[in-house]
Amino acid sequence: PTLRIQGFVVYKGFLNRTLQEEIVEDLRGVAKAAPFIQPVTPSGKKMSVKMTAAGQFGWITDAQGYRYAPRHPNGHAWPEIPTQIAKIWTDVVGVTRQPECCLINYYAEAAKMGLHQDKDEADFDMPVVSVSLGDEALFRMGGPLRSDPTQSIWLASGDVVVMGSQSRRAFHGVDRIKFGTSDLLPKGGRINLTMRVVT
Ligand code: MD3
Ligand code: FE
Repeated sequence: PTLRIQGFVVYKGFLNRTLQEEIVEDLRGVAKAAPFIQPVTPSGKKMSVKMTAAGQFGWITDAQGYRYAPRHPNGHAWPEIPTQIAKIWTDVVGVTRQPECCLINYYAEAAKMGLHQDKDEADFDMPVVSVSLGDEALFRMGGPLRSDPTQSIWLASGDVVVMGSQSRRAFHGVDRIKFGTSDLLPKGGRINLTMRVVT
């Protein structure tokens, strides 16, 4: 079942439970090599979301600013994007370019992400693919202007969203998660993966 909302393509229930569990296991391996960090924005605010990444680049933010970086702040290269995760990209966008970054966001009970645009990538013709795991999240989607009207939808574990064409430049954010709505993650909360072409 595919939903199209303002250029966002939403695949509800794209990943079955077994695959979700295998991906969580893959992510444990990633987080061992590249531990989650709580990023600090250039203005000095701690983000409520914890982040890490896999692939040639990870997205980081600190006093220096926002950017894609070839290394975790610990100095090591990011681990490779696990095969089963990269396959989701191929399944939904086809075999154009492969993702160079899989950003991994962890939302504990009170975490959220303010309305923003993703514009640190070089080529906005390449889509972004999002994978939701764990607790449900209220995802807000707008348009290319901050002032554009927004629509919200609940994303559940196993849902995949493709942001291409017009929606690629859209403002978006996560208002809140509904803690305790999934038993996928042992401590609860939500993981969102976003695969991106960076260069
Ligand atoms: C629309 N993450 O990591 S995923 C992000 O659920 C981010 O963690 C949210 O926004 C999350 O930047 C939302 C959906 C998403 C991701 C990237 C986009 C929507 C997007 C890039 C362009 C347009
Ligand atoms: Fe984003």
